[in-house]
Amino acid sequence: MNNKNCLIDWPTFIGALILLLLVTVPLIIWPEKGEEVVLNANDFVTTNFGVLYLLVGICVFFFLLVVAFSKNGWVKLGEKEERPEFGNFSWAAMLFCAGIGSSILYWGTIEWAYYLQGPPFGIEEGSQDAIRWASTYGIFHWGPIAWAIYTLPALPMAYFYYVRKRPVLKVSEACRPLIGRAADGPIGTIIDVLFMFGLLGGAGTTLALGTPMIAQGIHAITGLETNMILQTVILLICTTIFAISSYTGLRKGIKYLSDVNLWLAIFLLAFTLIFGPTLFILETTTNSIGLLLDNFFHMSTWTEPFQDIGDFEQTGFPESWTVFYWAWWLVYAPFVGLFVAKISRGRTVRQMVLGTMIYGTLGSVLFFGIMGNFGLYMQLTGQFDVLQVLNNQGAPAAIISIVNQLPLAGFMIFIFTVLAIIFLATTFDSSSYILASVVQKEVDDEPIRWNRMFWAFGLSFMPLILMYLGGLSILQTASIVGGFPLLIILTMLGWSFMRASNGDIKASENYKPKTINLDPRKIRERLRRKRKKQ
Ligand code: NM2
Repeated sequence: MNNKNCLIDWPTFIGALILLLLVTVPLIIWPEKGEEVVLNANDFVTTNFGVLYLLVGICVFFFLLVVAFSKNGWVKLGEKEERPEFGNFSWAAMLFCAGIGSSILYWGTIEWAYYLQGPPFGIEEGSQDAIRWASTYGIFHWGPIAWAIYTLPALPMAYFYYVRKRPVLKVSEACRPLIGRAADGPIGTIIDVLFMFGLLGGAGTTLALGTPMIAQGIHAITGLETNMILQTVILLICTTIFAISSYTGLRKGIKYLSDVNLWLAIFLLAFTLIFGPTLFILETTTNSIGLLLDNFFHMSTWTEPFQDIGDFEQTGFPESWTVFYWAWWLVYAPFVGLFVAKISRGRTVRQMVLGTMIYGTLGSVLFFGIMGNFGLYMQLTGQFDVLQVLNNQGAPAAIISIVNQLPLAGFMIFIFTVLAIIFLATTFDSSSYILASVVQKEVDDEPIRWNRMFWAFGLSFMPLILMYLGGLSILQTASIVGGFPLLIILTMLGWSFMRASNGDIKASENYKPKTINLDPRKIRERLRRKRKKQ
C-alpha cells in the first residue's frame, strides 16, 4: 500500500461500498422479487413516515427564517470588512447550477401532466382546478421549502469555514459541536456512510431519469433505437467524459461545460418564452405564484388524513410527490450545502439563507413556468396531445415531443439533449468528488484519482439497475429510502450550527444585542423641532 492510500478512511469506504452492494446485488440476482421488495419499502416508508418528511420540510423552512432574522443571521461569513466574493448574479447562477441537474429539464417539462391526471385535494381529473394546480404544484415542489432543505447544511459548513476557520468536507465533521469526539469514532463513520448512501440513492434517481430522456433525444436526432443498450452506453459515455477530463487534469473542462450549460439553459428558456405562447406562459405562471402563496401552508402540511379510515378515495398524492421530493432534496442537501458554503464568502448568514431560498425558487419558477406551461398550452389547445404520448410511450418520449413542438424543432431537441448530457456529466463530476472526499482522511486540492474514478463508476451502478427494473416508483424509492437517515442528520446539522454560533456569539465581547431602545425624550424633542420648522 503506498502512502497515498493511507489517506483513505477505510471504514467509511468499505461501509458505504457494502451498503451499496447489499442493496443493489440482490436486485440484480432476483429482479422480480427485488421489485416487489423495493415497492414495499417505498410504501412502508411513505405511509408510516411520510408525515415526518413533511414536518421536517416545514420546520426547516421556519428554522431558516428564524436564523435569518435573529442575531445568528448577522454573522458575517468572513472578515469584518470583506465584501462578497461573488456578485449576486454569478452567485445565484452558481448556486442554481450546483443544486439542479438534468432533472429540472425532465420535471420542469412534464410534471404538470402527472398532476393534471392525478390532481391533489380530491379535485376532479382534467377540471379547471386541476389545470391550475397542475401548473402550480411543480413550483411548490421545487420552491422555498426545497431550497430551504438545501440551505440548512450550508449553515454549519459555512460557519466552520469562515468563522471558525476549519474546513469541513464531511458531514460528521459538521456535527462535531453536537457529538463532540464521537465524530472521529464509529458514530462519525455511520453518519458519513449514511450520507453517502443517500447521495448514491439520490444520484441514482437523477441518472436513471435523465438517461432515458437523453436516449429519447438522441433517438429523435439520429433515429437510433432507445433500448437498454443505448441507455447503458449513454451512462457510460457520461462517466467516461468526466473520467477522461478529470484524469488528464482537464478539470477546467468541466467548469467550462457548466458555464456553457448556463447559457444554453438561458437560451432554451428565452427561445421558448418568445416563440412559444408568451402571454399564456406569463399569465399562467403569475397565477400559479399567487395560488402557491395563498396555499403554501396547506400544501406543505397536506397529509391526506382519514382517507384510509373513512370511505374516501385516496389519491396517494402526498406520498408519491411531496414526500418523494423532500427526500430527494434531502439526499443532495449536505453536498449542495458544502458548495453553497464555498461560494458564500463575504456574505452574512442572512444573505446566504435568503439568497438561496429566493434565487433558487426564482430559477425553478423560470423552468416550470416556461417549459411546463408551454407543454400545458399544447395540451389545452389540442395542438398536441401530451397526455396520450405520456400514457402510451412514457415520460421521456412525452418530454422530447413537447420540445419538438417548438419552432426549429430539430435544433431545439439538439440543444435540449446537449444540455441534459452536460448536466449529467457535471452531476457525475460533483457527486463523485464529494463521495471520494468523504472516504478520505484528508483532501489536498483533489481527492486521489483512483478513488474519484471508483465512485464515478460506483455512481452509475444504481441507476443501471433502477433503469433495468423501470417504473417511476422504483426510481423514487432510491431517494425516499436513501433520504430517511438524512431526516435525522439534517436536524443534527441545524442543531450543531445553533450550538456553535450561539456559544460563539455569547462569548464574543463585541456582541451587542440588536434591540433598539427608543428614548421618549428624544422623540418629543424631534417632534417639537419638526413642528417649529413648519
Ligand atoms: N433535485 C433538485 O437531478 C438533479 O437535477 C439534481 C435534484 C434534488 C430534485 C437534484
